[in-house]
Amino acid sequence: MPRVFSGIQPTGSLHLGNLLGAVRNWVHEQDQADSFYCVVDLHALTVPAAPGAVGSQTLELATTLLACGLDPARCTLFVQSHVPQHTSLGWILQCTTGFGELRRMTQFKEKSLGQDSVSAGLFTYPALQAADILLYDTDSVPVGEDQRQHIELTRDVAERFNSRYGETFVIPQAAVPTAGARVMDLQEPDRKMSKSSSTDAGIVGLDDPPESVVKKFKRAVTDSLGEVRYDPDAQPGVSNLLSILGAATNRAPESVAAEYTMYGPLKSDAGEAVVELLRPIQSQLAEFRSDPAAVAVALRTGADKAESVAAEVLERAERHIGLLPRR
Ligand code: AQP
Repeated sequence: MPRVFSGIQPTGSLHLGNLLGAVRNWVHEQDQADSFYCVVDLHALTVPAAPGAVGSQTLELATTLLACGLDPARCTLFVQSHVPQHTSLGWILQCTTGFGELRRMTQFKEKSLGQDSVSAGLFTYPALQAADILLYDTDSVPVGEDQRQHIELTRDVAERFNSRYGETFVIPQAAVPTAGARVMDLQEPDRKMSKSSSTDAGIVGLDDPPESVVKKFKRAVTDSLGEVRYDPDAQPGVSNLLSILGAATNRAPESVAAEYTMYGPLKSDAGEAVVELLRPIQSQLAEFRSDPAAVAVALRTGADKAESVAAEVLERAERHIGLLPRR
């Protein structure tokens, strides 16, 4: 069976972009691959947060992932900081990653723009992300389009390490979905929908009530061209609605476009389709939230299983570098 790994940061509530770009594929992959999914809480420390927030957000994110359909009996779901091998390999890979490589990362440029103070961790986190992936001998990494550059970096770092120290890491591939790979903000359709967006109106949260989802789609920013075409450059707002409706109903955005001439019906149908997509998730969410102890047990079991794989790969990397063994 191929090995799959992917991660998600507990930096806020999950949104439609996370679901369509990543989590929906994770659920699908559980039955196709030996799948490892990680709540990457250490990555969340790269940006400022209130003391204590990360723990509760980690539990809430894991609860939401279970509600989306991740099943601990069919995949390994765990928390990054519960498996100490991530930081050990992360340091080793920081030492095999170039400063110039990290400086080229678009996400660092976007997240550091206009900030008074930027942590060193925000700069180096793609090396920790490479460790997350490489620790599991991963073949495939299901991610949204925005993560493609980081997966390319992971591949480069792994190839460099292998050629310097001998065959150590499996070289992973990014698996980016054909539909929903880049869901844009409903109010600012030239920016991706993001947990840390400044306004709530452009983000569809997975636990938004149906009336709020419908309202957000009705108010979605479009344009004044008055035609429905799938052309993300010329019509980013309309194209985003077509992509979302297409991804929610398993159709190509171009063929969805052929069914509409006016923006109003497109907005209502996109809103309704998303309400239907979220309905089963929201009912599961209520159940999982009522039993946090069961979520904690699932995470503990996941961490034990993840650590047994990660320990072997870290030991292989340390041996190939030539670090002195403890015993
Ligand atoms: N708008 C999006 N469209 C499609 N996929 C997306 N992903 C994120 N936003 C979109 C995918 O979701 C997975 C988890 O992402 P993450 O939370 O670890 O980090 P991120 O990409 O930085 O997501 P956010 O929402 O923008 O979070 P913040 O605001 O904290 O940075 C990834 O596979 C990502 O591709």
